[in-house]
Amino acid sequence: MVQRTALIKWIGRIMLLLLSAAGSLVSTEVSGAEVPFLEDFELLPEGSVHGHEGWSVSKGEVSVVAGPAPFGLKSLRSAENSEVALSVESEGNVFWVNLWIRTQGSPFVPVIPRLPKKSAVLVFDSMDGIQAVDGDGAGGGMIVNAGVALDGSRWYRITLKLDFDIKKWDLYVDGSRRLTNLGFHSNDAPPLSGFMRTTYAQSHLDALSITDVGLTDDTDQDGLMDLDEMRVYGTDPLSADTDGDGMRDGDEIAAGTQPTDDTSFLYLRISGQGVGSALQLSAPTVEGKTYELQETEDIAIPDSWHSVAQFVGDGFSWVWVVTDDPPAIKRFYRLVVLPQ
Ligand SMILES: [Ca+2]
Ligand SMILES: [Ca+2]
Ligand SMILES: [Ca+2]
Repeated sequence: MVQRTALIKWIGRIMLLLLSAAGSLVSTEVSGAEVPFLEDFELLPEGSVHGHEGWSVSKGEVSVVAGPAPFGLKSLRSAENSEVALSVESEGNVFWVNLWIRTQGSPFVPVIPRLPKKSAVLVFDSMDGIQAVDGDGAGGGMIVNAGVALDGSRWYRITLKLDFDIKKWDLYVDGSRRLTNLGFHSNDAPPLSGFMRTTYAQSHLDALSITDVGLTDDTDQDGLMDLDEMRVYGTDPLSADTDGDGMRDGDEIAAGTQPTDDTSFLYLRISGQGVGSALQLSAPTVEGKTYELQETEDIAIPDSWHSVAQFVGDGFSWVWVVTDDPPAIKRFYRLVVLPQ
């Protein structure tokens, strides 16, 4: 279970953030759902999203549909020439907006001064791909390219960090930071109040979240960023070992085991110990992962570990029989998952 208690410290202030498929992500004033806001569309009925949990459709048709979806079974589909807004209530100055989007982009480039005054503005352009408005804070600014072309057949993870203290924002695509220190389109916009999306071509959106945790902090120091734990892995950003099986969440992801299942973890089992009986080592494997069995005669010397065998997992148990049984000298074994 994802623990959210520490994140719920938003009450009060009202804002709106605006996202458009042709291009804008911005901020205005509206009231609505509370932040932290998480919407996977799984619990909403199929059909128009208008009127559900802070959503409003002002133009065209924006509906919860069954598939395609990067997570679960449902996503939000915007038909051609549609406009949808989500309003949230929040308090604080730094927000992370995360969502997955599938769009081929629009051929229309927005005229920046004509955009409603908002904070962050994103542009999905069919020719130049993902772009952002580096605003001047007064309703103007210039378009900068994030260097990511749009392929209408795949999902893109879009993450924005909005800092209302310094009126700057950063853009991440698929978890990697692409643009930093972009100016707000308008500094008059109050802190985050939601978002708005204008689409000129049919597109899909899913797994939208607005939180105060992001991709720059690993609070529990388990190797996974807080927002990734909440939105990608379903683990607890405040616990290094969510399922309590002794393996850190980040190590479970690296090993391909399940960080939310305490029966799934990496281990090496020794059987047949003792003089005269064959010594056998076995381990569960994950298909496609590369493993290395290592041994040493002295675990006090860190550099003394050396490779005995390497193998690629097939999803079944791997077995290694020690051939010089009984071993002439005491040995230690360990199993390592090699980085891919
Ligand atoms: Ca973490
Ligand atoms: Ca964790
Ligand atoms: Ca586990």
